[in-house]
Amino acid sequence: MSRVALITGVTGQDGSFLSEFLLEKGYEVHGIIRRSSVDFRERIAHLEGKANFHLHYADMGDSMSIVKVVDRVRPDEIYNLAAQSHVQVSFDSPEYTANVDATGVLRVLEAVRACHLEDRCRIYQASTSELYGKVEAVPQNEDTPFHPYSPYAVAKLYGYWIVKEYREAYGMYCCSGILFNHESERRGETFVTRKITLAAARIAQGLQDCLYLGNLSSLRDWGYAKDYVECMWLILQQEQPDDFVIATGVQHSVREFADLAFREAGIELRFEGEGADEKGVCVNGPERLIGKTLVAVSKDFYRPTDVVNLCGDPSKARTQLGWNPSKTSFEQLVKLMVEHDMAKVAAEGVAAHVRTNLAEYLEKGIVK
Ligand code: NAP
Ligand code: G4F
Repeated sequence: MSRVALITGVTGQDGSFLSEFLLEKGYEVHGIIRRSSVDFRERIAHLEGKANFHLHYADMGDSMSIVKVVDRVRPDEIYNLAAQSHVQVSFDSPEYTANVDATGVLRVLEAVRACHLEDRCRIYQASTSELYGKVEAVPQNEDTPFHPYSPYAVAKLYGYWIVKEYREAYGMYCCSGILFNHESERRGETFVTRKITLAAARIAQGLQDCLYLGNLSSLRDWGYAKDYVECMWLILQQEQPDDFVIATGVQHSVREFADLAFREAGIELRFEGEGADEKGVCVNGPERLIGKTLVAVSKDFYRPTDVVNLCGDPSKARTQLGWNPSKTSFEQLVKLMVEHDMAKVAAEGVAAHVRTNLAEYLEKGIVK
């Protein structure tokens, strides 16, 4: 009999990689999706129709819908990845973020109890390095004090503590993975890394003039999402439930990420000025771009409180889970994202060109 996994947030970056990972391990995978007026299933389109892959409508804000899915699926493992996951957006929609990212976790735990699965269903909670927020130590490990610094982080802190509480109060097997930033070619386009790799590709191909960013000095510990979903699974395979920091242990600034991404796209930048006046000027690359400002700062992307110094210590994951934090380097990550976006932008350019000239092509019989 295959093991049964239920993934909330299956349409997201991590949900899509985790689905692939679990299907390859022979799991029957069920995912929760929510209704949308447009199709947001791009990341899992290639999995739909597979015999072991099933989707169910539910919403993290709707307890009954979660109970019904848990009861129907009766999972061995739940991966609770669904969240309003954008930190800046959480300042604009704090109440919604709390409902989904905090109370949503409680709904999943209670659904498992309501379906009398608490003795056999293991639960993974997608916790975050944002809990360290206004950091009290660098690097951060499982013992570093939390100081959440956004509505998102405060909501996620509730998720972390309620998981711990249910573990202690009811003996449930539930764990938090405290994951540091992880990125990929599937990353949402408004997170800083993907925003940069897409812009570098568009600027290199003449489709964008300038990239506007917020705090260029912010430091992150960036890993590859595909490597990180393995940890989610490993965490649920341990004898005893426990929480783990998942990170690479290597730190870079937003500026360094941009510098390398543009270099991968064939553009060399020189950063000059400070704070809101800082600019990335093209010093080498296509003739038409030399001397132009390709990266500039816009205060629109500043946050009321910003987390600026994240660097994780993955020692516990390395020793206890046997996980390799250095599988994909920062340089490899940037390269794979830029290569993907260069191809994506080129393909979009061709499609746009065909759309613009469609009438002419139809007339000439080039397309039918
Ligand atoms: P993501 O790409 O933004 O995906 C979020 C997922 O949650 C999407 O499938 C989304 O569905 C779903 N969702 C949001 N609100 C929902 C609701 N009300 N009901 C049902 N589903 C809902 O995020 P990710 O990068 O894969 O991250 C996965 C999880 O890890 C999140 O909980 C995030 O907070 C956490 N995390 C991420 C990182 C990171 O660096 N990526 C680091 C630490 C922790 P739609 O597609 O319909 O919007
Ligand atoms: O890419 P970001 O939006 O990611 P952030 O805020 O670190 O959150 C991500 O990682 C967390 C793990 O630590 C997850 F829990 C969370 O769900 C999400 O996946 O911003 C990274 C840094 C920030 O300091 C931000 O101020 O980049 C800075 N930044 C500078 N310019 C920008 C921009 N961020 C965005 N999104 N857009 C900018 O233009």
